[in-house]
Formats: sequence, structure tokens, C-alpha cells
Amino acid sequence: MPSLQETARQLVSKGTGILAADESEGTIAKRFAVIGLPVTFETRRDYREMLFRSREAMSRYISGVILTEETLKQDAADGTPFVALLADVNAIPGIKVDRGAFEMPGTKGEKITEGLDGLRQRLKHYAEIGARFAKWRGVIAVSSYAPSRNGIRANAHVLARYAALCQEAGIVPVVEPEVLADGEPGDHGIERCAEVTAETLATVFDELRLAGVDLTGMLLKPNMVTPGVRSQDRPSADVIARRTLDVLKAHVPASVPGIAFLSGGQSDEAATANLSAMNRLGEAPWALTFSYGRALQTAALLAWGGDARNLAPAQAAFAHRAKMNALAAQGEWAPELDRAA
Ligand code: 5MM
Repeated sequence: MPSLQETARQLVSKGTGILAADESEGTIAKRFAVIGLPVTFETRRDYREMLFRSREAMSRYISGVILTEETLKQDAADGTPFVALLADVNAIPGIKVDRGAFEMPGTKGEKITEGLDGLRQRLKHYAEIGARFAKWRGVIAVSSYAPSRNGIRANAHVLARYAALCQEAGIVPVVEPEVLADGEPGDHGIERCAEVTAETLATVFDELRLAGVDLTGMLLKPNMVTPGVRSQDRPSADVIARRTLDVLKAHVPASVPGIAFLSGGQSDEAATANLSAMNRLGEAPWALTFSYGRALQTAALLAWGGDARNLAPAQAAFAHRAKMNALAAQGEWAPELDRAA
């Protein structure tokens, strides 16, 4: 069995990144609503099978996939287990182990992620059925009264407890503290995002150290430092890259092998351009790549539209986004490459 360090390094190996396909039932319902598709066990299977059978995207650009528990245990339509499909394209199976973010008492609408009860047993089981990494997302809202120190500390604490339990089970924890860009009201500027991201990351690494987490055997999945999605600020990719790297360099130890960003509601092209600009700066002590959900999947979902006849264009759309982001992970993306497709 590969070590935590080997798995973590493989997940962020040059020119590859992670596909986040762990939408909960509520989230996948929102995605399918856009194409007018009902949400069933079979439609979720067919959609994810379309992605995982996109051989070009998966075998060349995707190092690992974050699955839901359902998908980890699910078979493709012809009865092939999804974990076997992923093994065939050399993609590492991962699993989302949190049970969602719920209103946190003592705060004005902030959220705390739940799922620690029974996690030790669940992780043992997930490892036995093939998961080699896991993900837990803490959600940090930004408003005039949020986040509170209590909200940040509590989310950082559960992220650290989750990470320690993962490592005990031989599973690489992907630690995802997301400072929301698309929350309410979502009109904050880049400065406020930088300030909240800095405090969040400082607290997360404080808690990870206290929990005895081996930083060489984990990955960080943060937001980029951007304005809220309803802000009037429109900084360039170079500004976003500079601000993000400054915050990360101040708070993320160099012993962490890699940082795989979430896309957080950015447009497909912005998520790619910002990642590429960061890698072009060439200053990061960690690998910098993607762990995108929407920014990898939206074009494919729209091209597919729930119709098996659209398999080829949908897989081509997915392969294109995966390739653009793989180039960005090496600082080699350019807008002409995107538009030439
Ligand atoms: C794919 O979405 C993930 C699961 O979200 P829910 O539990 O809310 O359904 C999510 O955690 C995702 O991994 C990250 O937010 C990154 O996805 P985006 O779309 O922001 O790149």
C-alpha cells in the first residue's frame, strides 16, 4: 500500500489535478435542474459514468476523483464497479466523508460541518473498499458580522480531528476550509477575502498541529483570494494570483506537499486563468493544482444534457476543461488555447 506521502504526491503530480464529483444529493439536484433532468440513482450513475469514461481527460489530466459514498460503492451501467473504472485510468478514488454543513448555535447563520461521530469506523470501511484519500469541507461565510472567531475556530477544530482520523486509517486527508465567494451577500472585496482567508488558514494550521497531523501526508483545498461573486471589484488574474500566494505563503507550511484549489463559483476560464497565473509566478514551495467541481464539469454537463446520444461532445468538453486546467497547473495556459478549441 502506498504511504500517505506517496498518495498525496501522486494526487498533485505535475500536470494533473483532482476531479471533485462529490456533489451531495441536494447539490446534484441543483446541477441537474439546469438541464431539466430528474435526480435518481440511475441519472447520477449515468452522469458520473460519462465523466469517468472520458478516457482522454481521466488518464492524462485527472490524478484522483472525490466520490460520494454512493458512487464509491456504485457500478457503471454494464456492472463494472466505478472503482475499477477509475483504476483502469490510473485515477485514485477518494471520498467525501463530511455529512454537510449545518447552522451553528451561538452565531448569526454561520455553519459548522458535521460527521465526526462514527468517522473512525467509516474510514476503516472506506479504506477497505478502495478509498485512498478523503475530503471534508468547512464553510466560512463572509458578511458584515461573519465569520466570528468562534465559527472559524470550530470549523478548524473539526477539520483537524477529521484529518487526524484519516491519517490513522491510512487515508490522505484533503482539508477544505472554503471562504465563500458565492455566499450572501457575496459583495465583499478582495481585501476582505484576503483577511478572512488568512485568519482561517492560520487557525486551521494551528489546529492541525495541535491534533498531531503529519503535514507531509495531507493536502489543502482552499479558496483563491478573490472578491465575492457580487462585488464590483474585477481584479486581474495576476492580482488574484499575487494576493492568493501572499496569503498562502504566510500561513501554509512548506512541508504540505500540495494545494488543490476549489473553484468556488468562478467562471470556467477565470478558475483556469487564476491557477495558471499563480503557477507562472513560480514561487510556491508546494505543488499548486486544481480540485474543481463546477469549473471542470459545467461545460460537460451542458453538452450532455442527460441524453446518451451526447456522450462524445460531453466527454470532449470535459477533456478540454481538464486539459486547460492541467496546463494551468504548470503555468502554461493561455486564453488563445482555450478559444482555439
Ligand atoms: C462538488 O461539490 C462538492 C460537494 O459539495 P456539497 O457537499 O455542498 O454538495 C464541494 O465540496 C466541492 O468539492 C468544492 O466546493 C469544490 O467545488 P467547486 O465547484 O467549488 O470547484
